[in-house]
Amino acid sequence: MKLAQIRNSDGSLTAAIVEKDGLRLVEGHSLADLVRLTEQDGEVLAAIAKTKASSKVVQGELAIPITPSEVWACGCTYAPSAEFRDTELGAGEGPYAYVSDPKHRPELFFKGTARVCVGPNEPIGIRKDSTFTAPEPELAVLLDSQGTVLGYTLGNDVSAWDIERENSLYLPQSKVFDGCCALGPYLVTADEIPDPYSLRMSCTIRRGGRTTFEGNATVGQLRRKIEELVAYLVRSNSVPSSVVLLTGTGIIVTQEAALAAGDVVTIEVPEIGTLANPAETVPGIN
Ligand code: DO4
Ligand code: MG
Repeated sequence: MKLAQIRNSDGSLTAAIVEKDGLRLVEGHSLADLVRLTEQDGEVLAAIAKTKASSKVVQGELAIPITPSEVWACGCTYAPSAEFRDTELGAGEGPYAYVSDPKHRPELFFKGTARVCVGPNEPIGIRKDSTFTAPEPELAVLLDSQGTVLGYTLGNDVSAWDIERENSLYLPQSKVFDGCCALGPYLVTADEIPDPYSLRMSCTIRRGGRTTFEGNATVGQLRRKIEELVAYLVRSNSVPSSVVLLTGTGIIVTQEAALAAGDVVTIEVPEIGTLANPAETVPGIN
């Protein structure tokens, strides 16, 4: 089942089942509410949504499909991400290769909360102190508080690579800022994607009428199993329900395609949908 959310005039979100011709709303419930119900009732997400959804099909603009309680992200889970970062450091087989090696503990970092997340067509951020901000297209998983994978969506781990390049201890500043995480367009329940490793992801960046970058990867290139990444996330770390885990990028954008205000980043996985976001410079408060 494909689930989505629409934003109401008071800012709240309503969950919906996505049908071919529109949306069937689950009035009075956000997707996070439905996730809480799955935990209370021991029912699967699709069954809860089905019982509660209206039979009427309506049209609506898609909002972020889930308001995450927390977003975590994995790093260097695909070889190109580790190789690119170690090369930047001039480190050969350096710290990024180490965490990329499935013999070792994976890299996991806190990406933020709903505060830094945007949905389909909403602007992603470029830090005003960064000259090389890049999208990181990633498969995102939605978890309950037991670490069960409830479904999949697309994530953009927007990152200020020049800040990370200056010193890897700057990672939190390169990763967390306004609009640093896009999610959407849909949440596809786990039963509909029995083999996430078969998913093919593509990413383009467009500036005006011109394409400045095109890349693709398959989730089969992920160097670890998703369950392993989740197991590390929940180890001695009691997560709440509706945590989103970004599983790392297999697509590395070139420096010439560093994001500029007005660029549009599009990430696509046919089974999940197309997530498009314009980029804008975020001023923050200073
Ligand atoms: O250590 C850097 C983070 C890497 C990352 O976010 C990724 O590989 O997706
Ligand atoms: Mg990433």
